Amino acid sequence: MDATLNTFTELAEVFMLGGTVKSFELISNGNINTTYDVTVTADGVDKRYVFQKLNIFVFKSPKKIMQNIEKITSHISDKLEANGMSRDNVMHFAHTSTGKNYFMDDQGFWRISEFVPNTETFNSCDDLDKLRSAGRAFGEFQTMLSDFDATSLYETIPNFHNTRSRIAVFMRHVNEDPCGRVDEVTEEIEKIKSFKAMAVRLNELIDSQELPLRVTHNDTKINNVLFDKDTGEAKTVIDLDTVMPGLVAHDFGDAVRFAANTAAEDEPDLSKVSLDIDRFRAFAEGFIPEVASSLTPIEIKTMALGALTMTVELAVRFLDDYILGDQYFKTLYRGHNLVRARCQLRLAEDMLEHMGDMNKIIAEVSGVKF
Ligand code: GN1
Ligand code: MG
Repeated sequence: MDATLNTFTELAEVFMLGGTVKSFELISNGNINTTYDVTVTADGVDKRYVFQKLNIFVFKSPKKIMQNIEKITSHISDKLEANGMSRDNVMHFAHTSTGKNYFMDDQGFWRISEFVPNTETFNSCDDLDKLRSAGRAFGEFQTMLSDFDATSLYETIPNFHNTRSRIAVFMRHVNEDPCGRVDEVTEEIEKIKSFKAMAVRLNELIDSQELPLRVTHNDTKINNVLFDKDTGEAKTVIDLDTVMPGLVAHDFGDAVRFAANTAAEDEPDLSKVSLDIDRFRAFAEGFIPEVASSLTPIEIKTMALGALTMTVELAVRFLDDYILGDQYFKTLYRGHNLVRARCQLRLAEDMLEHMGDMNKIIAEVSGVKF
């Protein structure tokens, strides 16, 4: 059932927001959760909130996610305060009268965060200064969590960026072919097979303990950064649902996959899809200096591989969902996941051609010799 003004009025009461709900608007960003921009008026003053209904098909233990978020935001907020910075640069969640940062009933699982004033998001961005700033924000996020106890975090989606396991599960679904769609996508399956050896390389480096796991964001799309409307600087990193142990190369790579694509993630015209090396450089110039001093050389040397890996992984995830009948990602039309997968495969091909260029830039920006 769609949410109505009544839904939001009841939620505003549960979360003790005070005032009356004046208006609400669906925010169409995001392929998983459903998000609303809600204005509440109290004593004649309007205040905006983000109401979010979690997708409990994807997030099987939403309460544990909210516990993670509580721990992560207070860790960051304490650090900001200790460094004399504003706590506004981290998300604030509303609590119910019983002290919970969520509310669950038969309609769903809800949470509310304060709308960070005077900020905006972008689904694509060709402004190199903004990309550099987003790189700094994700890098800083990584650094803020460098001393966070990873064992205190619940793994919200097991094997989330385990590319090897993603490919294995995908191949099983190809064999099962539950919706009879495999015949349509044999070319894409072959491409995925041809990328496999490279895409599982990071797994091998984890197995051999050459790459350390850290607490990472794991969903570093540029639309998960709030930019200050006045200064244009990245202000806050949002969407903390998948903060879990992972590789720095995953965060770097996923950001590049999304932000350095000359086209949208679901562009059907593949001639428009390619790696924009200037955008790549800008993001790297922001991200790498923030994290470099705490990383090992091999973590830096595998960042470009991270971009290729994440792009192949998303191709696998989108195609897997297509084969399973589109259950996981929101789709706007039949074949949307297939279009997304094809776009990611084209981007991965272009990245493969530009591995040398990407590595050269990373070496230059980090000062690490390859
Ligand atoms: C999903 O919900 P959103 O749009 O932030 C997905 C990411 C994918 C992304 C692709 C929990 O993120 O892993 O990279 O779509 N999140 C989850 O657009 O699966
Ligand atoms: Mg997300």
